[in-house]
Amino acid sequence: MRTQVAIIGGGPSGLLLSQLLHKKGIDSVVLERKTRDYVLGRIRAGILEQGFVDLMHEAGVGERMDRESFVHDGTVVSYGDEEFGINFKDLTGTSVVVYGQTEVTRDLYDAREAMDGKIVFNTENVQIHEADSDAPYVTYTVDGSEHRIDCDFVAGCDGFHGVSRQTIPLTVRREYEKVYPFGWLGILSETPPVHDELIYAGSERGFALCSMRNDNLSRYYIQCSLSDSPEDWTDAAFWQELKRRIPAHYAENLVTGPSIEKSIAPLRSFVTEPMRWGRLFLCGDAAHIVPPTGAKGLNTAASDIHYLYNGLVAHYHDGDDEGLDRYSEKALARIWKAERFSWWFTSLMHRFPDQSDFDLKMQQADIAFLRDNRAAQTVMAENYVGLPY
Ligand code: RFL
Ligand code: PHB
Repeated sequence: MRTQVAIIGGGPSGLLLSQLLHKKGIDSVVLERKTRDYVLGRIRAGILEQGFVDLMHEAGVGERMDRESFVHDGTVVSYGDEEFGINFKDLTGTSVVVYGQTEVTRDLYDAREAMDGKIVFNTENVQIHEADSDAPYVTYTVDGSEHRIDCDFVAGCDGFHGVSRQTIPLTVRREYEKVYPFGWLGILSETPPVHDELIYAGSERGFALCSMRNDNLSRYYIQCSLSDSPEDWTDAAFWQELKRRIPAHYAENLVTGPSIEKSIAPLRSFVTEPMRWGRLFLCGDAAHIVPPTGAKGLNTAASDIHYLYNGLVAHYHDGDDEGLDRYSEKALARIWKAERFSWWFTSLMHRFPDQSDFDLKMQQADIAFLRDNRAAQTVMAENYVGLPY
């Protein structure tokens, strides 16, 4: 088989790239290790920046999102029983949108299928060959039979555990990592959200986040120990702990119910450089990870796709390679700022096991500064709604 762009990974990054390229007449094949249902079963991000929303429209898949998403003009930040609002709209003129990654991915799969897009599921042993030559190719097996795709470019959209990043030799690749000493225990429940905005809650007992998907679907998280497993936490224990970490008047109004999903995610900051090697381009979680506190994971994936897509269009339509040549530099410049914001917001809101009394006072002073200072709120809001592409 031959295609112009071989895309490894059928998560949001790979699907969005494939759909955008299709709209510009550029052919691609997506190779996905799992099934469509498996990918759609993963409950992940919930907040989209305006840049992501714009890309979905450009890809021609914004219709259901426009109908079913919720615009959020601000968020609540609390510490113990104290709380304040950050009004993104007032501070930056921009808002964010609540629309789950599951829905984004579903819309993209539906669009690719409606246009006969080539997605191969259940691929095993994907290998990228000769990425540093003019004739790269990808091999893989499905149901025991071997296949080969010759292509012009390879997009590595296969997440943190994929093969694409590992294809770049260690003599070229440099990785930066910070692992946090806690995780997030998340549940999804068919209950009305406790508030119409998200609540990022710091407390003596650790961090909690009240989020949502729609009027009757709530997503809540609590900071947990890395040694915990979801089975250690009954629903009742989760609700009780959540209530102890959010301001009392929210806790009193919290509607609880059975969880329909419960999982633990470890928190990590990670960046690999460069994001391009020859004709291989890394995008999204394949190249970088942020802790979820700033809601930047999916949104940084989208900015990578924006740069790569525009670079590929300029290459095929105008014979101009500047965008591709500068892909790594442009993507990384934005990524590092999102890494900084996610690290800062994570450090601000969580309890750390080795935190001294002084460290705690610094954290509380930082939160008080954010509460009282409009410039600090503007910095937070500009980062949260997303820095320009
Ligand atoms: P994905 O979504 O991981 O998709 C990669 C796809 O590649 C496939 N794959 C392979 N396919 C073929 N061959 C191989 N060798 C392959 N290896 C892997 C995988 O099956 C998968 O389908 O990466 P992508 O597309 O870059 O998208 C990035 C986002 O998924 C990610 O940034 C966010 O979901 C991060 N994230 C969150 N972000 C937020 O903004 N808010 C959140 O609440 C949030 N929660 C999360 C998260 C990430 C999590 N992970 C990675 C464990 C919760 C979790 C649990
Ligand atoms: C979510 O709704 O899953 C969510 C929202 C905001 C975050 C992280 C996760 O910062």
